[in-house]
Amino acid sequence: MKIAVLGGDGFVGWPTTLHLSDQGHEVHILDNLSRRWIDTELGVQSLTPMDSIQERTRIWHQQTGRKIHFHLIDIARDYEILKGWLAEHRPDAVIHFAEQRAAPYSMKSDRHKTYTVNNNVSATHNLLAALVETGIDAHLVHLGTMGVYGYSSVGAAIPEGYLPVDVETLSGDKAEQEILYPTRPGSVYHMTKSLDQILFQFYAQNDGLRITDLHQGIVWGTHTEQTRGHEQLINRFDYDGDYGTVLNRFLIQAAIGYPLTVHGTGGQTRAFIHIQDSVRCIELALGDAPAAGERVKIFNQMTETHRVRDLAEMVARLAGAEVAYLPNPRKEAPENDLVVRNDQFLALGLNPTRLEEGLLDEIIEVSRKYAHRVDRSRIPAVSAWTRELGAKVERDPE
Ligand code: NAD
Ligand code: USQ
Repeated sequence: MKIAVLGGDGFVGWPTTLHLSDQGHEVHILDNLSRRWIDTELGVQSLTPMDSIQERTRIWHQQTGRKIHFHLIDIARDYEILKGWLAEHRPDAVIHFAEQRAAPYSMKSDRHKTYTVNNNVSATHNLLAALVETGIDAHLVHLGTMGVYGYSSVGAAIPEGYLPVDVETLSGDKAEQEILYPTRPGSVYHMTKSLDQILFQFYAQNDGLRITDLHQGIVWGTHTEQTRGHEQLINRFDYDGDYGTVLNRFLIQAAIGYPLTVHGTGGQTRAFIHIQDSVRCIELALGDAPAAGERVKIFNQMTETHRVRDLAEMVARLAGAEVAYLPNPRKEAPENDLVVRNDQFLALGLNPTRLEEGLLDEIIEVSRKYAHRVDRSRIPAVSAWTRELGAKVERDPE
């Protein structure tokens, strides 16, 4: 297949690109490199040293003989360029990662909120409008989030996107209807993913676009089979208070002797998936496209759930680290249960990578190797959901 990977320079996009190229697909990355600019804005860098995208693709070609094409395009702002690119290249599939993906970054200030909404919603809508206008029948696979569901628990498992509801008709009869599972986003970032869902529903119904939305949990790990292949193919690994996600942060913190930064009581339960499984799920979803006119296919892309304090205790035990229970900068339920259905990927043959000590050890090793690149002052999560919460945030738990 000819595959366009929008956001292919990012944490999930890069290993996905390599995996698909390895399988013989013709892969094109479309990225505006905004994530690299945000590192500059925040004064942080990936724990792992990332080469330029041009250098990364050169090394891949040198190692494998395969070519990955890179196109510098802003999906949210360069509508005509995007449309022209699609018309010229006519990909069979488009994978859409190209959004601002950090909840804390999206809550930093009114400017960050506005940027996140403008970037994410325009990127998705531009892509949909351009697919219709160019008449390309490409399968669109989007990376959404488990966070659209919110984390309130009514004691029932979260289904894959749709919820059957009983309604009473005007004549007093009972009827069953399936609706998109109601969204309850917990940040401006998660809100943009909820808005994306409505855009997908409309374009599938109105124009017969074939769309798969992957509601992904928190991705952990860093290496995949292909990124292990050469030092310069290494993946991005974020550790800072905005972009670092919880388990990866704990592992880096443990490696450098920084107290593990648990928010509140750590009673928050979240869904997780290893980066290797994330890449595999995308491959499985590509091979299971909906038909034209079919509703949006929604998968829950996660393999297990964990409570934050259990993760902290496990990492502390493994690496002999301390745990710090800090004031939570986020407005979120202090404790929640979470049960999620993921039957569709299991049925397609996903064999989940379980969170186990061997894999955690590997990440701690990577963290130790690059520990000299960590700026400890960038570890605290200082971006708060409200001014009141901001006043309580601890800037330095050390
Ligand atoms: P990332 O920030 O590392 O990568 C996103 C990439 O998209 C970057 O290379 C960035 O430069 C690019 N991009 C952003 N806006 C763009 C635009 N307007 N035009 C062109 N390129 C643009 O993020 P990631 O961790 O790789 O996440 C990828 C996707 O998966 C995101 O949509 C995210 O919401 C979703 N997701 C990520 C996680 C996770 O834990 N990392 C979990 C669930 C879902
Ligand atoms: N947390 C801590 N300590 C930390 C960092 C986070 O206790 O140092 C807590 C947070 O308060 C939260 C939980 O851990 O309760 C998860 O936070 P996170 O930053 O790991 O994840 P989140 O903000 O939800 O965002 C990440 C990705 C996002 C993706 C989402 C999937 O950045 O792109 O959509 O995970 S999900 O959480 O399933 O919605």
